[in-house]
Amino acid sequence: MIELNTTISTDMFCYQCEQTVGGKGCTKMGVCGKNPEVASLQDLLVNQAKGLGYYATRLIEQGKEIDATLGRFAYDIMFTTLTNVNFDKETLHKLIIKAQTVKEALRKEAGVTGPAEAEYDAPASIEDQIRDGKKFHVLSGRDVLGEDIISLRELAIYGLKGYAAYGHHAAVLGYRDEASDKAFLGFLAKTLDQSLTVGDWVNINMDLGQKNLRVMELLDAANTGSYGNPVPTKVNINRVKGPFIVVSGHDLRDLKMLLEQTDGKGVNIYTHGEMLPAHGYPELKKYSHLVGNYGGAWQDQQKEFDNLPGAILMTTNCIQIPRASYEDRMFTSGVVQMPNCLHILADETGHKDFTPVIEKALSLAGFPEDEKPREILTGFGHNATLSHAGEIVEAVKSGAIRHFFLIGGCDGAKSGRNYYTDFATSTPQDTVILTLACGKYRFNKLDFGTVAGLPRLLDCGQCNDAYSAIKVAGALAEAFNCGINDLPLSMILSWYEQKAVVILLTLLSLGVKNIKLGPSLPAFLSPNVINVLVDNFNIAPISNVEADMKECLG
Ligand code: SF4
Ligand code: SF3
Repeated sequence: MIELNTTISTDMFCYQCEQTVGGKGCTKMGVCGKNPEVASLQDLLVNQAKGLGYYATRLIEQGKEIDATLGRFAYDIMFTTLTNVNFDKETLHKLIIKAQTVKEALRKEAGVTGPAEAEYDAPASIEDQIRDGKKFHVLSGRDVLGEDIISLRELAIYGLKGYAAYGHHAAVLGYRDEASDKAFLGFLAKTLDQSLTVGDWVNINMDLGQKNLRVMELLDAANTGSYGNPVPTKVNINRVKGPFIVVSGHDLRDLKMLLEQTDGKGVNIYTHGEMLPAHGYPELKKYSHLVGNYGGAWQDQQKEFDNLPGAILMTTNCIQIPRASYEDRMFTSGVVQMPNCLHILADETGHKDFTPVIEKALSLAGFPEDEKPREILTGFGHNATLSHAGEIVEAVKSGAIRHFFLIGGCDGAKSGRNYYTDFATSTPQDTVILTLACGKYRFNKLDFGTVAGLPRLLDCGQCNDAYSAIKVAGALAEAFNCGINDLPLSMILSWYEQKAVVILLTLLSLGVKNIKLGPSLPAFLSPNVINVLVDNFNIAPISNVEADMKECLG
């Protein structure tokens, strides 16, 4: 058994997201703003989740029942440690203590002794937890296990953070799948198994990707079951006079509750960032005070929220550490939290009282006047897009549509991300662009025109709706009686955080090849692991638009 690591020379180590320092790792301070204390608490919390998974899995193997809330708790822990989600030491500290209690109960019931990481008992004080977190350094065990195993183990852990986000969002809407919960706990347990080989880890990652497809399907059922199938909807991106609240993140239930609570109160609601596709849902778009979409993707928030005369509600990632100029107007809910922002808690039924947010909005000036409306289009989830399946198939057969591009994924601050704007604007007129997630802000305000009677740019939704794109690709493959890789379809993906990691694993587990990934390859992939991905899936980093376009169009 590997000794718990006590000799870490850096203040912290994190390389889970795309913006990590020098493409290698954040060692003094996170580019995201995560400081060494928060990093240490997050590392400890992830270890607690692994321990939970370990004992829960032993219980499941013994044929015993596990509590129905355990999966959700494990999802919430892992989602909390996803990039740009939770920067609040107190919350992390409390979660570590709660996880300790749950872990102890599971250990007692299972009656087994686990590996040192699972057996570890977290101390009660935050200072001791910060100290202990360093024992669970991300790279711990590298000297013994080797860089490829660590790379594949971390790939799985980051994939699990994305899986957790999807499981959390489905659970918020009352949708749960027992098999998915158990699989999640089982994967957490595997991260403590030091006997696994490189081959085992490759298979585990593929299995994780496959199981995640089920969780994405569950989330799709939760969103569409709760709010209806999205329909194509024009969204105003300019300002409307009056007090307002800007709602960001991915949590549709928070938006729904806020729309109900602001109805008739003279407060306008704007979506921001990943909340944009909410406008397409019949049960959300019916509110006339859902007036539009404000701003761009997550990385622009500090600039856009500075001196904004309205309140802001962050329902999930990506939250940036707020500037002092707006932290009193920014509220959090769900798993996101900031030390100086008021957090809106849910009661035991999941209901949230957004009165403080509404009162703040009413106390502020709001926008002084109406701007001339300017509209963009969203709402092309699988149901809306596939309602045109017949026309699309005919257009492909007649040559009116030559090619499909899925240009999707995360946005971020790096200048290299202009590639995605340039790529989208370089697509020929007889091609269709499917997009999803916040990377679309690089080009979703541009006019791409129409092809075969359809808009050329089809917004399938949030990163939470990656299932829609997979379903559309699957349906096209079925219509043409071929595999996804045989379709005239190219995937040009951008990644930033760990939901993108699990989507990538899901696509690979479906056998999808020739993905172009950028703006850079993940720092946690070792050269050998990259070779495996290249050899098996022909995955490639984005290069230059002209060469990549030529390759895609053959
Ligand atoms: Fe660095 Fe990203 Fe980790 Fe933040 S989440 S510390 S930016 S690697
Ligand atoms: Fe965006 Fe964070 Fe990934 Fe939801 S909001 S896609 S980066």
